[in-house]
Amino acid sequence: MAKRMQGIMESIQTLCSGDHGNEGFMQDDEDEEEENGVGRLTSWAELLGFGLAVFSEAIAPQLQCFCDRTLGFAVGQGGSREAWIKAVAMAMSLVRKAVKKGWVGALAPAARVMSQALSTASEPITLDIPVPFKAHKVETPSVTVETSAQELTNFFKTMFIMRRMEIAADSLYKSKFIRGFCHLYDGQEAVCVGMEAALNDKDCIITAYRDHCTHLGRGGSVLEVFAELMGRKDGCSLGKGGSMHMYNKKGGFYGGNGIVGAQTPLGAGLAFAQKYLKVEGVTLAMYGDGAANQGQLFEAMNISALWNLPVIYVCENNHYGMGTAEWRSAKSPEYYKRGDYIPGLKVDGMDCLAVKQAVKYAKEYALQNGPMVLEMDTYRYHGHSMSDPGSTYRTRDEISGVRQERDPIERIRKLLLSNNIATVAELKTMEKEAKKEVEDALSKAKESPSPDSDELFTHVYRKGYGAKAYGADRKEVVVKLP
Ligand SMILES: Cc1ncc(C[n+]2csc(CCOP(=O)(O)OP(=O)(O)O)c2C)c(N)n1
Ligand SMILES: [Mg+2]
Repeated sequence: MAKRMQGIMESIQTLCSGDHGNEGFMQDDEDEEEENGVGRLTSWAELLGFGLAVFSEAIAPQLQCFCDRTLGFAVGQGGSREAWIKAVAMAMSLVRKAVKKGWVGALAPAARVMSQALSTASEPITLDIPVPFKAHKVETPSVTVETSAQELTNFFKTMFIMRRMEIAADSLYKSKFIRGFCHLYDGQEAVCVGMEAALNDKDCIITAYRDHCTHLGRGGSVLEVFAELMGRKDGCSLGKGGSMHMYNKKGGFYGGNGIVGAQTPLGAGLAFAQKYLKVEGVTLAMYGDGAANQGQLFEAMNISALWNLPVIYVCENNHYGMGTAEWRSAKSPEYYKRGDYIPGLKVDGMDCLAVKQAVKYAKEYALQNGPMVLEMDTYRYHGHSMSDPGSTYRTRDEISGVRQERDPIERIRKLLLSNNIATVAELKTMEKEAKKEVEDALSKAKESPSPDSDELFTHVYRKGYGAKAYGADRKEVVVKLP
């Protein structure tokens, strides 16, 4: 036991000596790890969890509170929660033993491990995005983007979970667990994930029917998506909405809308509310290249520009509508210019960092001046919906070409490797964890019951029932319940 503990503490000392990265701790061979009972700590997040736990267990209780907060912050920055919990639990038991043995000398290095890990993970990294922006009636934002190891790791994990979730939804649909409509988002993940990196909880999103991943981006869970898809009680819309109607008002997510383009005037309405209530937030109203030809979009653009509403119109140009290519349905496929008097940017929608930069820029602009259009050049791998094989109006070579050249997950994978943020083995571990998270959520969702029959009478409109306001000041209210 003493030998095991000594090994661990020496590793921490080595790590803190300054001239090593995390090698001392990371390069033990597996047999030795098994033997010393530590297991492989595969990321800075885990290492930080470990260091933090050593630190917080041993120092005065009031400092524990500070450590908890730091831990919460770091988890919020994107470390794998399970990995942290594991690392902390392990560290706690080791520390208890260390304290018994009187190895207090390890505590100061542990504290340094903590701060080193925290600063390394969130240290700024600047990268240039490869595809420049194109602009309409506005300056282009800088192509140099600030990010961090933590953010890039988070992008990778989140997009990987989204991809696995959509692939699982495909099989669920084929095995008839999901009925009705189902529109998958795989290929477009960078739009959702990059957007979230520039937004906060004061901002709102409203989108069309391709909404599963948007729900995750807004803080929803994989379980809520699967349960909703199968019409179960634990779904984000209580199992009553299905694929097209994910919804999470608390997370600022207003759905999930099936009528093409209808979400855009609703988005203008949300932005009106933000302005009226003096909330420092913007609304992102998302629509497709097909929806870009809908009349109501132009009405929404007109009123929002007239009233300088803080709305960003996000056109996800995946180049196809329902069985139709953009060149067959749009006179001008330069969607970023189609707001006419509204400035616009064309963005590489397969690049999380480009999306983040554009949304950050558009948000600042919209809060000051009113609407902006962002055209996200993206691609969907699946057909329009599950009933569309997706290969009658485009070639298989085109689809595999995009997968090879532009895939958003592979792009981030390359960045993580080329910037020495993660090794191939660490990425494999993240993938395994993501797959497990999706599988576990799926089994839980399958166990979730159907909604109670009482739910048939909630959230529905019936003529003659409901609340009506009367009088000049609208203060007389009559309510009739079923
Ligand atoms: C008002 C209206 N017209 C037609 C439809 C049928 N419809 C559903 S999706 C779609 C195509 C939309 O394509 P796009 O906006 O490019 O979105 P994508 O599916 O590519 O994400 C159509 C015509 C509809 N739901 N609502
Ligand atoms: Mg489209």
